[in-house]
Amino acid sequence: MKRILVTGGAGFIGSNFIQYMLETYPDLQVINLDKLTYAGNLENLRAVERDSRYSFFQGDIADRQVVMELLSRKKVDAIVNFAAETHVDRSILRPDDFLKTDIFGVFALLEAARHFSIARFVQISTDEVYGPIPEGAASEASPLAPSSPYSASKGGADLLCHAYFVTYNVPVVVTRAANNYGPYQYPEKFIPLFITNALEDKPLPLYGDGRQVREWLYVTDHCRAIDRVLREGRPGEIYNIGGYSEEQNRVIAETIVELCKKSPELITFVEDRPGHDVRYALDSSKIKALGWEPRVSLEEGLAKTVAWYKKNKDWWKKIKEADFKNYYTAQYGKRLQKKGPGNGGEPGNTPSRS
Ligand code: NAD
Ligand code: TDX
Repeated sequence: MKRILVTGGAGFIGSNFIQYMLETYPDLQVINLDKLTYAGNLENLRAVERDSRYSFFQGDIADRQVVMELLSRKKVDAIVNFAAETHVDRSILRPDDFLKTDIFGVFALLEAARHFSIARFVQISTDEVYGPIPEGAASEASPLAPSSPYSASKGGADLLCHAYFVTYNVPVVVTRAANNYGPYQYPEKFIPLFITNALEDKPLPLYGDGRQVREWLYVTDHCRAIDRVLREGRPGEIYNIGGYSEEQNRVIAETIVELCKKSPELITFVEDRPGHDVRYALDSSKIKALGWEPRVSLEEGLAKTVAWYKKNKDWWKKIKEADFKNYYTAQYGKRLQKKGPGNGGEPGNTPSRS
């Protein structure tokens, strides 16, 4: 593989993936196509921006002309699509862009892959497409039951990928990963929001009773898994990528305040997310059979992540002081005034591990 197109490479996972690939493969060329939405940030790519093997194009994956023109100028061996609207809470406030980018954008990329007979298309999907998994773990054959406009859009794209493989023989591989965390994650997501709020002595808004469970995957482990699937995954197949580290949100919140050396009283129960999925869990034996497994434990990963956000305050303060403020008020303003059902108005009601 000589040249790959990475879409959405200025976001959290995409930028980690580009850095990982350029470090790992000295002869690889990477083209990054990104619209630079609120979540896209070229500062994430400072380490590679002067690398002659890397080039950046600003553009929308849902603009078919942009995609076709880029690929007619640049021959690539593979497309890895990270580009998406990704935040569940924003999809609840305003679903429009989720359908446009996460479904129509994938359609535009698949059409281009078909037209130019691209040898490999990796669609980065999510464990959320399975919906809540109260017990056991979802395998790649489990039914899709997405709960939010975000996960429904991602599930729609997965089905479109399947159809393009079956009907047009486009060599698509879909990955469904667990919740990622690590450096460069936009501070709207749970872990970076809680770390940065704790560092600023602001309340940590925990939804509902905080007993929801997520499976956590350190971002570099995810990058290694995508690389494996890009090279060895079978066209038409789906690969779950789990972190083998399930935890309740309240325990993650407590660990974060401990690591930040702050008071657990910052943890504030607020009104729950509508349609909040109670638990995600993946059976990742299929990708393990390709020889991949996660290397970073949740304990180590959280410590590394807190250390990164402590060291890179300029990166996240710039974000939090800009447009993010409007989103924060819309999402949390009333919630933090009211306090949630878990708090019951009782002062000092902080969560415990029981
Ligand atoms: P992110 O929100 O940090 O970044 C998304 C990137 O896509 C941004 O750079 C943004 O500018 C770009 N983008 C958005 N719309 C675009 C468009 N129309 N055209 C071109 N670029 C566009 O997201 P992330 O957390 O890095 O997630 C990357 C991918 O991984 C997404 O597809 C997401 O669904 C998937 N995923 C994320 C997680 C997670 O925990 N973060 C877990 C599983 C799967
Ligand atoms: O303020 C918060 N309070 C809170 O209790 C936020 C932002 C989240 N939460 C809870 C909701 C979830 O149970 O934390 C958990 C994680 O929330 P998010 O970071 O919003 O992630 P999630 O909804 O699980 O989705 C993530 O994982 C799958 C990513 O955002 C998706 O892009 C990915 O596909």
